[in-house]
Amino acid sequence: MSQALSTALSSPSNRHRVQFHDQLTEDGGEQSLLEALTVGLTDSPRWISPKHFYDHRGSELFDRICQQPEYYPTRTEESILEQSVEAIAERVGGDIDLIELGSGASHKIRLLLDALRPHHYVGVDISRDFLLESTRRLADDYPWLAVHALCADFTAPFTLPGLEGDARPVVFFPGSSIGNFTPREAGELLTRVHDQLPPGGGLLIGVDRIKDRDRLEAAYNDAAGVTREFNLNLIHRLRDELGAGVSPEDFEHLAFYNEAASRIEMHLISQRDQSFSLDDQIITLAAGEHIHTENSWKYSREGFEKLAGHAGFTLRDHWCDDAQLFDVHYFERPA
Ligand code: AVJ
Repeated sequence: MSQALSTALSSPSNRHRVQFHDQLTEDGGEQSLLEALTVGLTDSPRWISPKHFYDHRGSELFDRICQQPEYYPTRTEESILEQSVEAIAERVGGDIDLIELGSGASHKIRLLLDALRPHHYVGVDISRDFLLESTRRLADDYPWLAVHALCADFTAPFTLPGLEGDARPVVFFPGSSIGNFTPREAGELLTRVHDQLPPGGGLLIGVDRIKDRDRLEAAYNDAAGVTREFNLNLIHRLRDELGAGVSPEDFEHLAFYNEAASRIEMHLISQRDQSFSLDDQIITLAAGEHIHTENSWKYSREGFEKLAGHAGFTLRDHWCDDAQLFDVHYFERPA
């Protein structure tokens, strides 16, 4: 390779050219971690929202979950995107902006960028530093792409940033992250996305399917214990960020499929009688008491398409793997 060419290829021409929009702090109204955890831990039964898993360490642990052999959703969704990328590009069409909700490490989007060739990419995530790192890497690797990072909590109403030009926005919501919402909340989120899109705007969304209990439960109880560590990260945050007198050794990880509700549940179980103070309150946990930390809803193909239909979307296409473990749907807001 000539000197000039190798310089051109390695030149970081797009380096750090990420436009950053922070709706978490701009809003000001955001509930603090202390307030949020205090509300749930003084409730009965006790709970913590799964969005609090994702500090920097939690985002890294989630990334490692996705690499575990038992955790089929990531691998399966990636294989669907890889296999069907041409069909997806054809269906979605050209002249688009891509907005990724819960962009995390932004691996999956890489499978689509070369085929979809969007004008802008907007990564939306709650974990600010993680979002900045991953969008900067993306900007470095795709010099032709205008990269934006939007730090926002999409469990609350949020606004898509205005982008230059008149490309059609397409929202990419991978990983079955929609599963963390109750079906009613999921419907509300879909409605909000629908209402923010112009007619013809798209939604490409990955959803984990209802399947046999063994496969589902294995995915949330990996042998390497990464999901356990991810769940226990909430205790790390209580201790390290909020100064609560708790220790990860005093809690155990529980994950099981609640078939009647079509959802995986994760809990932390107190291993002994214990109490600690939080925001001037004393929290007392009995041995065996649960803190409910996550629900992950699973859908039939038809069930999810019905939910999106109620939000106003029209189904345009659908792709899945041969074993039908995972669905990727493409919807549009009708003109
Ligand atoms: C990011 C919500 C899709 O429910 O499978 C993975 C989170 N929790 N292992 C999921 C998760 C434990 C994940 N979602």
